[in-house]
Amino acid sequence: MTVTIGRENAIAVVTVENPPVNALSQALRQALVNAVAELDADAAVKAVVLICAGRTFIAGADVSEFGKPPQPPHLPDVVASIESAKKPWVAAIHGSALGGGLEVALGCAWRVAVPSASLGLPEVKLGIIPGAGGTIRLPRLIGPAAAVDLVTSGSPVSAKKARELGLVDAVLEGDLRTGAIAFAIDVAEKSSPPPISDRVVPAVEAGFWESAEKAVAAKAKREVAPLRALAALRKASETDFASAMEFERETFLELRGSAQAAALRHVFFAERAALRPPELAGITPRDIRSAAVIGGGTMGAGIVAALRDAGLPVVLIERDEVAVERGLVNVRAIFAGSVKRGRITQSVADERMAGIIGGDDYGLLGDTDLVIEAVFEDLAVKRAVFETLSSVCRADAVLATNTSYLDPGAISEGVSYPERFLGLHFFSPAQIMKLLEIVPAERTAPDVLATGFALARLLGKIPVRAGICDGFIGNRILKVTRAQAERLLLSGATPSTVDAAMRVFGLPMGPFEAQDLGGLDIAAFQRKAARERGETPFAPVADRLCAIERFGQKTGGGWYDYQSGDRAPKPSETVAKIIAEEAAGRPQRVWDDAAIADAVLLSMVNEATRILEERVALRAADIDLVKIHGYGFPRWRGGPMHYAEARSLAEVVAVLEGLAADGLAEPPCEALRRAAQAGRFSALAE
Ligand code: 3H9
Repeated sequence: MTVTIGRENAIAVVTVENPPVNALSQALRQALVNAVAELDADAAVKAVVLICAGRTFIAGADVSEFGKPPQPPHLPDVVASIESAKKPWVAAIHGSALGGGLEVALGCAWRVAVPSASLGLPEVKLGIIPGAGGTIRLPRLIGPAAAVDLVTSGSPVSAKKARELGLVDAVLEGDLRTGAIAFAIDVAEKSSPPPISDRVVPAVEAGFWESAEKAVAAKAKREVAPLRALAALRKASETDFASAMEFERETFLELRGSAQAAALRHVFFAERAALRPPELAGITPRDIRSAAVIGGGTMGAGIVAALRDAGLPVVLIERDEVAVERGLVNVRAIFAGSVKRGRITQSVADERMAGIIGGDDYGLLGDTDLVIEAVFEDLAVKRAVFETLSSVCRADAVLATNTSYLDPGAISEGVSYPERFLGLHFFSPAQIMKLLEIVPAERTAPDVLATGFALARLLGKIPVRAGICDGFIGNRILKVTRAQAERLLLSGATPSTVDAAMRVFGLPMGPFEAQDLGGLDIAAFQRKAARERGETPFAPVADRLCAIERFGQKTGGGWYDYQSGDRAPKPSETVAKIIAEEAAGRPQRVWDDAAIADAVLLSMVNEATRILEERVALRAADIDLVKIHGYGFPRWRGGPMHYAEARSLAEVVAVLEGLAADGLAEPPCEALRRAAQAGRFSALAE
């Protein structure tokens, strides 16, 4: 870390260099305080520019310090010292001014930014609130309504929007350092605006805070930080600066040590680590400048849209002209939906469509860098596609299958240059869901695997490497979850009590509602295939529902009944009768929410541990990412593996043993027992 002070006549330029993102480590905080003192004492200096080296302005507090006791100088004091400096400080912002970085900028007398900069207070996304005056200075500068939006959403705004809000004083085109120095020369001649802490929060209309509270609570669901941030903003408008600072700091420190913050921090670092797996360090991915998708169904169309959103030209291949047209209609519908939701304009949608060539001629793929197959889940059909691709594509083109359940190794048999083949498992809707399971086959070359990760980065997705097994990581856990949920039905729980308990835990939907939404037929099809292989999947009730064609919402009934045109699930007498018949003779018990959640989640963890032990997943955090980004697991719980570790693996083992003794769950696997002895999953890799 270095902080250097340069001089341009009467302007001092303080340059922060603390790679990678200029986070406010203890050393940087100290250096900033020292810089204020040094420049205060220098009579030749009339104004100060605070600028950062590297890719960004200060991106915030150093999140890796959050697990440790705070060390002085504390950030609120650093900001206060800049604010009370004898010379006006000008924050010159490029990249991102986030969290503590924006708070430092709010201590400056002026803020200027390049057009590509973004500014925000993302603390709530880490389970905390701003801790260095952000909730107090921001409403004084831009008014309470805009401050509530910014702080409780955690979403950053562009430099242009920041200018409109009054958050920055100028947006500077051209070289930032030069522009900021010119700005500083100009303002050095003027009297500075009063420090933000001396200003008052503009008054709000009656009922403002109450309605903000309702809106924030509805969005935050079970996350605590957004409402606590709102409380701090309210305090800032109802009390003096010093009391508000005290309130904010107390809340910040309390939340910093909370379970939610620990979980969200874990996800923050896991997401970043996922993009750069250590086993691929130093391997250069192949160039991807063009792509093709085979199959224009729901999944194929979603993948086309995702590739176009990332700016790649795409060829969409279908088997005949009618199917090509249908595929293009599917893609157009996706972009139309984005226009309707205000995500893109019509002209952007038109431009996205213009970048797609649809056709039934594989000859279009002669120079394509990446081809993703997304046809029907049938081994013979997929093999035929890859046979054709082998003969038409360049030898170095990457060929990927988007299978969910088939063995990529079997699909790839007969592919020429098999080192260029891999599985890329997207989740539906592919243009939205963040998860991408990357599945190397036996002969996949390291640079092809690295290309999968580079593609994920390009598409803004979270990549997780998965080994080959039935369902890879996510769907394999899902299968066990469903079986466990069904086991509960045979011992006294009902679909509604199980679904309700999982919602209480924080999932957006319970396992039975989810099956009714997605359809019970796909899983039934997979169980049939598993039985043909000699396996014995457990789904006595689901099997009977499928036998009477209760496939879910689409057939008017599944685990629940549905009235036509109404998606609200109604408990079903038919289902209750089937459950009663299947449960006959089994011991029954009363289940509360916590016991249901334990039985379902800890069974999930048990299977996930096997997955880890078999190295189908390389890291427990990867499994957390799969569940969060592919299956709606609540982020603030940190994923099932973080949840289990935070709760204690020994306790997880004990609960599973208790359930298994009554025949209510699988017993803990040997690997889980071993991990429990060490208290962490990482011990399995040692
Ligand atoms: C806060 O400020 C609280 C205050 O209100 C109160 C204080 C009292 N700390 O994302 P990238 C690492 S809360 C430590 O791939 P990009 C990251 O792990 C904080 N490390 O880069 C990665 O490490 P590695 C509020 C951090 O260019 C490397 O930097 N601020 C931090 O795609 C590169 O990261 C935030 O929440 C950090 N704060 O995106 C900002 N940030 O190379 C969070 C990053 O070892 N950061 N790292 O894997 C971001 O949003 C993005 O990093 C940013 C750059 C947009 C800045």
